[in-house]
Amino acid sequence: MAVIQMDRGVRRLEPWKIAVIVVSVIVGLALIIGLITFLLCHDQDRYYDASFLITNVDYNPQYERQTTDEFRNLSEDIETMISEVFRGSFLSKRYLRSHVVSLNPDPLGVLASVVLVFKFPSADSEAATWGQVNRVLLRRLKAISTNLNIDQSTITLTELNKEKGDNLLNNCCGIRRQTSSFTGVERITGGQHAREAEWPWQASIQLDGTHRCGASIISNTWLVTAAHCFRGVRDPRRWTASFGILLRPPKQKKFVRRIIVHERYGDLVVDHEYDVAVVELATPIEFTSDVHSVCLPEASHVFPDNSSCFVTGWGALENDGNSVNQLRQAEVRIISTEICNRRQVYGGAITAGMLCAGYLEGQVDACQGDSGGPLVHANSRGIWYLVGIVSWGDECGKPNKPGVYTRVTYYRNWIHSKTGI
Ligand code: 4AZ
Repeated sequence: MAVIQMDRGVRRLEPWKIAVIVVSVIVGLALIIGLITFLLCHDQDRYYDASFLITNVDYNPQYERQTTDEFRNLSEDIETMISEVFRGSFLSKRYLRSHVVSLNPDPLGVLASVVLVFKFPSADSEAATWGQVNRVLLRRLKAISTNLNIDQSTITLTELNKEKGDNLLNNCCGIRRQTSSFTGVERITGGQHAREAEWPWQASIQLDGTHRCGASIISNTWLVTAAHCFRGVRDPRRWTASFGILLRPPKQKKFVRRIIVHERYGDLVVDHEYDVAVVELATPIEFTSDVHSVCLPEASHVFPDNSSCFVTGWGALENDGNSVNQLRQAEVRIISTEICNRRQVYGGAITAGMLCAGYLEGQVDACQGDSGGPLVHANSRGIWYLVGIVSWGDECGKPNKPGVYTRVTYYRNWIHSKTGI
């Protein structure tokens, strides 16, 4: 009897069943451990709005616009001060960046509103991390030496949800999500693949659904591009604009309401003067981290010769080549008009409304299909400005024949007169 029972018992615990049980237990444990580690170690961006009164600065109406020198200078001082507050604290590894979003008038000075971005483990409670940030802000703003007088009693810190934080930042021009630098060596006319959100202001202007030119987003309804893109076809009903780094599929697509080409751009003249146009969209773009505007420089701003800039586009990889589906980027340097007008370069063809960028040795350049697209430069706050609009050149990447761009500062007032921006 006992022997028979034992036999039955052995049959119930066949080896494959034991194996299944053991494997299930191991997989279950691994999943639980993985989930716990993920929750404990996974970092999450957290956003705060810090506002405070600066009492030793008088309000200036120029603070209304983010692109004025006055706004830039005061914002830079504030952001440097905030960085010092957190970089010198136990939150230094958690602090990512700060960005002044508005400077408002107050009878006692200037009321600043700053978005702060931190990286905290998702397991940390929101109340606890808010407390840490608030304590460091209050304590260290008092302790550090800065040329700004902050009224301590006015400091308020509000946690923003991701959507609100992203929204505030995406509505500021020229900001892009932090990305580590690309180390690939793949070449266009000397450039590289762009990644999502790296050049969120880049648009593609399409004729009957086919990419024709690049453009830059300057507000949720206006793009700026080159006049020559519309040579022959100015009917807005045939044009659309797409956004996102891929032409197919795009992140967003919009119909065009109106195309305003510079009135002095002559369709029959091939001298490249006045190569600027603005495009009004039929419906506003929904701003996201991947799609939003670039800053326009003030008319008086001077970008020094040799400044490092980036040109981006879906244009050809070589002269007379085809457009590509994924956006590409290339680093180029501003070349002085004096050098660019030398006999062996463009021999005097570069006028005050143009600027050259690239390398006299060639290789790295914009090309056909990049026209209308942005040439941008990041200032010391890491904010991107539109320096030029891809306009013309003698083929692509040839020695002594750098890319020629429409000089945005020269047409800044014209852009304002047409768009109000
Ligand atoms: C074009 O034909 C074009 N190398 C654009 C840029 C350059 C040359 C040609 C600059 O659209």
